[in-house]
Amino acid sequence: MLEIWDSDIVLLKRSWAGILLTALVSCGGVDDNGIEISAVRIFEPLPGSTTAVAYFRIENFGDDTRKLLGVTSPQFGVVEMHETTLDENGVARMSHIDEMLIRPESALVFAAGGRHLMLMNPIAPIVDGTRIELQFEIESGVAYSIIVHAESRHRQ
Ligand SMILES: [Cu+2]
Repeated sequence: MLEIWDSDIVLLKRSWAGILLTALVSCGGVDDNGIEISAVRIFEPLPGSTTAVAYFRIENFGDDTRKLLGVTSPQFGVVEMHETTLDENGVARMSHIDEMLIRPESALVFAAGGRHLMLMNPIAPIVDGTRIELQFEIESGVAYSIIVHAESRHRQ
């Protein structure tokens, strides 16, 4: 376990090229569990790739710590939570995030250059406008389903 920012994350060794993107849009609202998911954006795969990338913000307005177990999508065979960090040589590396705690009155931000979702093995090609459902799984059996449309990389 490493203590990073406001959350505990489990890092499993994994390397990948880093991807830098920007994103911020609002949607959603606070539910009975005090969870709000917002700023969800998905970007289409780069040329020659089938892997899309997504960003979001999840905030806990409640009094209890919540745990984000992961994200799934019916449009993808595999969805992983990753974090991009720079190694000692300044090279971007991606690490797999197993799960994350969301403390009361705090937020986890998945955004350009840091945490992100990797959406892999799509069941059909992902292009600008493709409708995608993301299911955020919170411990205690709560799941949040959010529909977004893939965006062109040109709008990053
Ligand atoms: Cu990644």
